[in-house]
Parts: sequence; C-alpha cells; structure tokens
Amino acid sequence: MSTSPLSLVEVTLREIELPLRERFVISSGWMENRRILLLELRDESGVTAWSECVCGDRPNYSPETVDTAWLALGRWLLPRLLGREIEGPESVGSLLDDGVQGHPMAKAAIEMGMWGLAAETMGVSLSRLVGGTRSRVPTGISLGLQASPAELVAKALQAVEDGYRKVKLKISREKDIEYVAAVREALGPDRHLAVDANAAYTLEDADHLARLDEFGLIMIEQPLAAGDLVRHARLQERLATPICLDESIVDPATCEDMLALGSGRIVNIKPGRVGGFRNARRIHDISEGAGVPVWCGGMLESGIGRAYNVALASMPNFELPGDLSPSARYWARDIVTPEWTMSGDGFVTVPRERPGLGVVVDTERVEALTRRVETFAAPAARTPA
Ligand code: OSB
Ligand code: MG
Repeated sequence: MSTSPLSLVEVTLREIELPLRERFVISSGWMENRRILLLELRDESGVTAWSECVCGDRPNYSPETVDTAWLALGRWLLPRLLGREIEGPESVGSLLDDGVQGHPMAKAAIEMGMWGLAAETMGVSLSRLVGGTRSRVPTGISLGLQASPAELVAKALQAVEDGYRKVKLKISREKDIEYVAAVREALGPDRHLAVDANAAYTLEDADHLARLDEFGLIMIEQPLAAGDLVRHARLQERLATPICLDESIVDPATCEDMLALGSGRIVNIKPGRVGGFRNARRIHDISEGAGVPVWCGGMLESGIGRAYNVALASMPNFELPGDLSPSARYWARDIVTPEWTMSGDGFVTVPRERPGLGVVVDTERVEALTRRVETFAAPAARTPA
C-alpha cells in the first residue's frame, strides 16, 4: 500500500510503570514492575499515534535499556525527524540509521510510530498498511523459569486449557532437561512445545543440549550468545531440534548470514529488536524466499506495543504461533481499550476494519502511571525540507 508524506511536529516521551501480574524470569534476568517507554507522535494537522519502545530496565536481553533509549531518542533520533517532511514510513529507517550506530529499539519505537501515524492519517488499519493478510493470528505462551518442574507443569497444563497453540518454556543451565521432560510427559507427544534459552549455553554444551532431541520440540530458541552465528551453525549440525534465533537477528543482514551459515531453521521476528517494521518486513521476505518460517516474538509489551506485533504477525509468512498473549496474561488492567483477548482456540483477532492501531489508549490511566515525561517539538524556524 503506498503512503502519503508525513510531517512530525511533536513527540512526547513518557515512562510509565506497569506491574506485571507475575514476575517473569528468564536465564539472563527478570522483569517485575515493567518500566515502559511510550511515545506519542503528532503531525501538523493534529493527528496523533502512540508507540512503545520495548527496552527493559536492565541490559540483560540486549544492550539497550529504557534510559539509553530515552537519551538516544531525545538527543539524536527525534531531532532528525521533527519538522521535516518525510516521504512515508518506509523511509524513516534509513533517516535514523544515517550516522547513528545501534540503538535499534529506540529507532524502532519512532519508526513504528510513524507507521502508526501513517495508518491513522490514511484511515486504514496498521495490518493492511504493512501488507498483512490474516484476520486472526495463532498464539503461543512463553512461560518464565519456575521454582520446580511441578509448578511449570501446572502452568503448561493451564495454558493448554486456555487454548494456546504453542507452549514455550524458558530454560537455563540449572533448569532444563528435568523441566522439559516433566512438561512433555504431562502434555503428551502432540502438543507444540518449544524452549528458549536466552543465550544461556556455549558450544561446549552441545552433547547436553542434544538430550533435548528426545522431547520432539518444535524448536530451541537462542541457545548460544547473540554474536555466535558460526557456533550456532556447528550446534545445529549436532541437533535434530531446529534452532530458532532471537537475540542474534538484529537486522536483515544477520538473517541472511544465518541462512548462509545454517545457524538455524526458524526466525523469531521482534520488530523492536530489528529497528522497526521496515527491517521486520525485509526479514519476513528474506525468510519466506528461503522457505524458513518466522513468528512474532514478544517483549512483554503493553497493549500499544501489542497492536504493532499483531499487525506484523498478520503477514503471510508468520506461520508459527507468536508470543502474543492477551492483555490479561500480563496486566491486571491494560492501558488500551478494548484489551487484547484470545479465543478459546488460541487466536488473537487482527483489528483489520479499524483505522490505525485498532485500540484506543486510556490516556487517563497512562497519565496516572507516568513517572517522567518530556516533549520534543520541531524547531519553529525550520521549514520542511
Ligand atoms: O526471549 O522471547 C524472549 C520476554 C522478555 C525478553 C525476552 C523474551 C521474552 C519473552 C516474552 O519470551 C514473550 C511475551 O511477550 O509473551
Ligand atoms: Mg527469545
């Protein structure tokens, strides 16, 4: 779908605190009170769109944090877009990459917001704007590390009962084989079961990881460190279970490298991790061309970030269930209406008939949860380029 020019005149950065219903533990850290960085973008005719930066509080998953993203957005990224006429959301990525290394999550927050603003201005759904075709997307759950195999089993059984179409278990060096064995035993052989190591292992653990093969997992996500594309290829040669890369895929080039090296057979796409929708769509297309399925990962987003993930996951090659749980799994109350829900058979509906994000931000609630706020405006003297 072709888009019309955009003009960004004001962006408000806002940090809110939203407590998770349960602490979420992964091998590299945990999250409890989610600090969430939200953006509110406004164009010259007063149309606004919200977006979300998926950074965490600490740099355990990736080098960026809420604080580094705030700095990068305010100091380097917003100034190069504000007050400038922008061809369309497709062109935002290169404007942000030019002369600024890294900071993909900060870049994605503004880039995705521009897609949201374009959808809002054009009166079309974000899903249609990005080329989505699905009216509902299959959903999986990501279960954090638990205190005992029995507790994990209880959660996995509940997830199946709730209708989830995939169950993903976080694993760590301390909590792997025994936990996976217990869950596979409880769920039976046919359920889609996956594990995510969040880079907990090294290639020396190859024999140990090969023990997971007997559980018929649909994938093992990110067993080794983010930069280990070659080592992942060596590991994949020794595993029957397909490797899926998450932390390793930071842009279309790393996806191409993964395919060339054989570092994995499935790609987890998180638009925030790869700098936004432009790169996410390219990775989708590159993978599709190679016959490699993709799915949409999650970063415990609020209902705002979730709107972007759901729109992206409506694209055709998102074949596998995404980590797109409904609002109630994460929050006592979300910051959007309607909240995101899941059908009894594990699908989230894509709001393809509603313009923009398809949900309304509860601004009063956002205001009440706000911990800091700063507004950046286009310099008055600058005329559109
Ligand atoms: O590795 O996929 C991951 C959450 C935070 C950081 C990393 C990851 C995750 C998840 C959560 O697995 C998935 C979700 O949002 O439901
Ligand atoms: Mg992951």
